[in-house]
Amino acid sequence: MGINPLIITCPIIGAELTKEDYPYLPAAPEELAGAAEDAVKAGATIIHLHVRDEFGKPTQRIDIFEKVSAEIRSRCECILQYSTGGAAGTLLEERCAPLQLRPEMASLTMGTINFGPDIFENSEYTIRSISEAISKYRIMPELEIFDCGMLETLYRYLKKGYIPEKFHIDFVLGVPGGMGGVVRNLIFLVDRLNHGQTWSVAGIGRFQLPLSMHAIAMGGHVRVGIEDNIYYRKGELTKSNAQLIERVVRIAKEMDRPIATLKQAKDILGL
Ligand code: KMH
Ligand code: ZN
Repeated sequence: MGINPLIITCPIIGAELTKEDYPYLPAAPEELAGAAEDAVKAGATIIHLHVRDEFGKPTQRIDIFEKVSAEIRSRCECILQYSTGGAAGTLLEERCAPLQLRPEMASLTMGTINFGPDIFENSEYTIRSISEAISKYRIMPELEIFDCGMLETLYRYLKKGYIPEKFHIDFVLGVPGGMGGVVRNLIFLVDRLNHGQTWSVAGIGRFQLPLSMHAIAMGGHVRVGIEDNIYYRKGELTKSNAQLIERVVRIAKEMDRPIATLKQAKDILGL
C-alpha cells in the first residue's frame, strides 16, 4: 500500500463546554484563532468551527463566524469546516446562516439523537434544508454519523438525491445517546461503507485516543480536539487542542501514517 497521509480535524471549542468545565477554553475570536493556529501547527488541516458571542454563549451569528474565520485565515492555512449543528435547540435558519460565508466544508448530522440531557434535532426536513444550503454554496459536507441508523438514512437519502454525491463521513462515537465508543462499533460502521468514501472518527471523552489509534491503523482519518474530549489522560485536563493533536501525530508517525499537508488533505477529500 502506498502512503496514506492522515487528515486531522480539530474541533477547537464546540457548543457545550463552559469555562467552568474547562478553564483553558478559547472563546473570544482572537483566542479561537490562536487555538486554530496552534492546532494547525501541531498537524491539523481541518478546523471544525463553532463560535461564541460576547458572553461566551454558543451562537451561529454570521458576523462572528466572519470575524473568527478572517482571523484564522490571517494566521494559518487550513480547511474551515463550519458547524451546522450549533448547540442542541438552535433554530434551523440560524444553523444555516453562516454557510453564506462559503467555508470549504460544513458538518451535517444524519439524524436526531438524544445528546446527553438534550435532543439534537435533525429531522428529514432539517437535513434536507441544510443539505440544500450546503449545495447552494458549493460546500463539501462532512456527514456526522452518531449511530448505524444514520448510515442507513444516508444511503436512503443518497438514492433520493437529498445529499450531494461528494461528502466526507465522520463517525461520532461515545456521545451519551449515540453509539458507544468501543472499537467494534467503528469496525462495524466502516464495514458498511460501500461508496469508497473517506472517513474519520471522533471519539468522545475517553474514547478519543483508542478510536484515533484504530482509525490510523484502519486507514481512516481522525478528529481530535476539546469539543470532544477535554482530558489528556484520566483526571488530567489537556492544556490545549494542540497537546491532544501532538500525541496523535507521534503515534501516527510511528504507524507509518505521515500527517497530511493541506494540499494532500484537499486532494484526498476532493476539494
Ligand atoms: N453541538 C451539538 C449539538 C456539529 O457541529 O455539526 C452538535 C454538533 C454537531 O456539535
Ligand atoms: Zn461541532
